[in-house]
Amino acid sequence: MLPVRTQLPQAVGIAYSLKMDKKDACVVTYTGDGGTSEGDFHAALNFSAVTEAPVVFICRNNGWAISTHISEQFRSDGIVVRGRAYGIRSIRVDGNDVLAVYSAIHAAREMAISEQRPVLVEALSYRVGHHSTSDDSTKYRPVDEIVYWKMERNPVNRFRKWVERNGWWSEEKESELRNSVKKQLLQAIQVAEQTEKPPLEDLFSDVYDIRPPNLREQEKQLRETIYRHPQDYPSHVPL
Ligand SMILES: Cc1ncc(C[n+]2csc(CCOP(=O)(O)OP(=O)(O)O)c2C)c(N)n1
Repeated sequence: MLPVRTQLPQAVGIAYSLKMDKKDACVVTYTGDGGTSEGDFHAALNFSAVTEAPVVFICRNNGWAISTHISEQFRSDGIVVRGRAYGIRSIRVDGNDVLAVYSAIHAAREMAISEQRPVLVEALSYRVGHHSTSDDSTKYRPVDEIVYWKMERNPVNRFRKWVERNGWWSEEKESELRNSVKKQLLQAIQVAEQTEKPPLEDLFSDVYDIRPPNLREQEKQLRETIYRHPQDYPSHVPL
């Protein structure tokens, strides 16, 4: 398992070292709303505030931490007030408005570097997809809600409308691009399918120099299973 948000205190440490080296730069680090419920988030914010580290915290508040809705995570007014509570300049922006996000991040970066201090940006959005391939988000939220955000509040459609209204894009250009990307994708899939697959052993050999007993046991079990059910194992993957 990858522990969420352990990178935040590390980002502050790196930002502090940039400051000590008088570099004309800042660190940008990201978290979801779920990550802000971790202790590391609070340690990082406080540490950055007192050291005046040039770091931009970008929090994508999309309403859900896997299946946990924000109302079950905190009772504060989102994330932006938490930054302010730690004495950090904090900006809330409509995360589904590309141009607004661009200008907020631009301003945050300028501020972090020129004023040598942390800035937090909370981008309000919604996660229309599942959290991961093992997640089925229709189990914990209404399908109507997902469809509403996907169709009515879609940031890509919104940006596209703006680009089209400026005469930089059109329906024809869109379908031309889609067709050409589709062709490229189909070609890439064909190439990938013809490429020799990595051997089974690679599943177990790419992390440890010396394989621990539990991995050796897993490999043994897998090989035995394949031996017993060869019809269920793809013939083009070397054993
Ligand atoms: C320290 C730790 N606790 C729990 C988990 C399990 N976990 C993985 S992702 C996640 C939620 C993350 O929420 P968010 O950052 O809002 O992501 P989103 O659901 O928007 O994709 C949790 C609890 C983890 N990876 N690490």
